[in-house]
Amino acid sequence: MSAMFCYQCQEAAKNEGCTVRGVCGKTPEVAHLQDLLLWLVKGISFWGVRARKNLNIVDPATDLFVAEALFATITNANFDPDRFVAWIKEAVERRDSLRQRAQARCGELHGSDACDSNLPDYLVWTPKSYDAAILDMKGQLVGILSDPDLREDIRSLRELLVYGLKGLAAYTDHAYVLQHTNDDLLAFIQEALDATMNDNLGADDLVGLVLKAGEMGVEAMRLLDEANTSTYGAPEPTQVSLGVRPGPGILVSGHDLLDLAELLEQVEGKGVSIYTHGEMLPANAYPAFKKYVYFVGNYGGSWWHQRQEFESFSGAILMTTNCIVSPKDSYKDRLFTTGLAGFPGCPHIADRELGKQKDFSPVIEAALAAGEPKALEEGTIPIGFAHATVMGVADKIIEAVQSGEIERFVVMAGCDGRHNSRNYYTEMAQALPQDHVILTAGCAKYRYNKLDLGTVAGLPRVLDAGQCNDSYSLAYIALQLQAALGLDDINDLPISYDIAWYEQKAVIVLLALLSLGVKHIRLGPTLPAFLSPGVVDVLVKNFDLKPISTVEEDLVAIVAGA
Ligand code: SF4
Ligand code: SF3
Repeated sequence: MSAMFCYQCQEAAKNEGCTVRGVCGKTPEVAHLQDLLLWLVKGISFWGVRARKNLNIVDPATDLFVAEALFATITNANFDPDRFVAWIKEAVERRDSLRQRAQARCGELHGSDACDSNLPDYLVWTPKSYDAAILDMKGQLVGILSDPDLREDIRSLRELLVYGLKGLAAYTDHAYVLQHTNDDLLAFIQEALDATMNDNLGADDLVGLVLKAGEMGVEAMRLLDEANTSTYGAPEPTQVSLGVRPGPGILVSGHDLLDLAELLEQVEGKGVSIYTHGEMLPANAYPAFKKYVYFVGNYGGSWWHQRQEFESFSGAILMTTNCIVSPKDSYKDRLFTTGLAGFPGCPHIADRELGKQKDFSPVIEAALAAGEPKALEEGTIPIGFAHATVMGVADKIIEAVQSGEIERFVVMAGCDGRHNSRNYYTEMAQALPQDHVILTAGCAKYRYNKLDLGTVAGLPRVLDAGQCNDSYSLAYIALQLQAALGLDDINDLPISYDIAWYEQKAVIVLLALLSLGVKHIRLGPTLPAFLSPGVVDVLVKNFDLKPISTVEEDLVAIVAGA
């Protein structure tokens, strides 16, 4: 038996699965604790679904807990075993409380015999103690491969669904943090988690749920877009500085805008500059943040460069969500995590108390005590091309499409990662003809966003809609163009999809696109290890999903409109 098994991200060892230790740095212990937490939230979901549907019992705090537990297990979000032990304890308590309420109500309605017999382990298991070693042992028994007799395609579809749900949970949680809520999303997450434990469901049922997850993904991204833009304004076209200022600095990474907003407020008058890293880059385009003179620009590139870039930054660093890379000792004590992010040995900023902000003063003090950032590069890059900006010039774009000045859009959104094979995206961006415009969101853009690819129709040839969290913009722009051009089928638009994936938020973006009927998507740098040949067949037959090929071959196909 291997030490662990995880194949949820694109960097799964040998594109099969991490079995000794995660390529991401996840230890077997944390892998087992994550497996156990996931198994327990499936138990919560069992009770949650039945309580909601049949017994009129809803527990909003537990519903959000399930989403946050899923979010905590996405790739590179949290590596801290102590946090997972605490969440496991909370999961058992919440499951049992919901079970007791559901069984009591059920007993009132149907008699107690009907409501509490023959319950499977995941609905009732309680550890002898919350010692990490005991939980670790249980986690080893409930992971992805725990049922050796499960059909390959069923396992694959269940895991595809779970990874889509992790992405869905992340987007939903981000919206909830900003008080924008839709309980249907949380209810669906539980319904789908419950379905992954139901042996009566076949491949067709699971495919249906996978597509439903995509639909819910569109809604979650819409909700998050509404949350971000109504709170911080619509992103504006902005030239972001890549250089540094003299004096101390704080580098903010991850995806959580409220953390950034509160830090910006708290740093006022302290003589500290705030920089963005990785997926926080798009924050530079929001009117609510641009007003701060000490919010000075972006430092470095995508997540996987952080061991070099955080070291040379020299100041304090705040990781608000994924992606964390195992930190060097040289900056570990000035790397702060917050929210669901965590790394053992790194200081953690506690959650908000009701009605209060988080207290970022330890981060500010660490910045004041640390050195000044060393410059990595100079110049600026253009950002801020989310849907409001693009639709603001829709007439110009439609005219350019109709006149042939813009021949085609290529959506090159998604994640970045370490593999050299991702140079494909740099080379593709360079090779695309001048009349092809790249639409992007997510950290995949760092493969080409600092190249000078020129302009067309008065617009940059790379239109950056923002974080992976802002992928709604890409769907929205496609749907609006479809309507404006009077096309019946979204696939008749002059848009090709050449998506890069790494973690599970990219999975829900992919499912969202499929649910909108988008076909012919290229996915790279590899297809997910968790897709069985049978499931790949279904995706090929129904959606013409395909892996990327060489730049030369794909370029010919894209230019030809495929
Ligand atoms: Fe491996 Fe990716 Fe899982 Fe990390 S998240 S253990 S790299 S498959
Ligand atoms: Fe990137 Fe982690 Fe996915 Fe948000 S920061 S896109 S990989």
